[in-house]
Amino acid sequence: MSEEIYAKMKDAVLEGEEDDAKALAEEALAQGLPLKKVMDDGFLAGIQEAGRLYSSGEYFLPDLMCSADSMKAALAVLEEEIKKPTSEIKSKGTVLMATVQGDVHDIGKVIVGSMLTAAGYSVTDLGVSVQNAEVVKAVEEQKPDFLALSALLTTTMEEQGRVIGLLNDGGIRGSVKVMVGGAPVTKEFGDKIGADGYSDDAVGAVALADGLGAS
Ligand code: B12
Repeated sequence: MSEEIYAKMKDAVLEGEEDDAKALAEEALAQGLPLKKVMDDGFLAGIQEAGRLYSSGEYFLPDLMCSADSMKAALAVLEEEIKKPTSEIKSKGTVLMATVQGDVHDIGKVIVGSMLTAAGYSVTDLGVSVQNAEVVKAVEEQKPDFLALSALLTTTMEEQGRVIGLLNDGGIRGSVKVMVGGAPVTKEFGDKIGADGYSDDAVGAVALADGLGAS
């Protein structure tokens, strides 16, 4: 039975069945299933497969969005348990996320946030089109380990550099590792604006945070 439930979790995310994903997450808590297995063999396996199908052109954006929503529904149920200090999934650090000012794209950022949460980070998402000053204020107040900035437009990617500039001006740049991403962003661009790291996808974002956290 229990092996079967992990396959169901994977399928619920893959098929974008939000209600099923939520119900299965509730069942996992009720049965006291190991969280790591619930994530690795269940929901996370589903979103990873959805991302793979999207990359290979077998899934279209609406499919990916449904999978992301289902993953989020499951995570919303599991989040409190994941955050518990007794959880097998220890928090690896705090991440503040935002889509930069003037940009409303958030699908990729949500997937990155879900992956980071699933990998054991405590993620706070400030939302979309977040004013640069507001991002800096949140860094000052919340003192996160990581700041993850997303930008999908060539016209808004420069805001990532402006946020880093404001962090410098405020004397708090050294307190936070800044990760940047989004379709038009490249490693070269990240280096140019003084980011600590860049990744072109959500799995890479986790590896990036793990690497930066260890350094
Ligand atoms: C969906 C979409 C929209 C939706 C957004 C809905 C939402 N809630 O996000 C809507 C319809 C609102 C929209 C609006 C617009 N859009 Co639009 N949109 C797209 C579209 C089709 C898909 C983007 C997406 O979600 N991709 C899927 C996700 C999973 O990929 P991703 O975002 O790249 O994220 C991955 C990585 O980049 C990375 N990542 C992302 N963020 C981060 C952050 C960090 C820290 C890290 C490490 C990694 C990381 O990991 C993610 C997961 O793998 C793209 C075209 C495309 N194929 O990309 C156009 C696109 C981005 N849009 C575009 C444009 C022009 C617009 C509009 C200006 C259109 C208009 N004239 O109004 C408006 C902009 C509004 C605004 N002010 O922001 C252009 C941008 C062109 C450019 N180079 O600047 C694109 C490329 C379409 C095109 N070919 O012209 N859009």
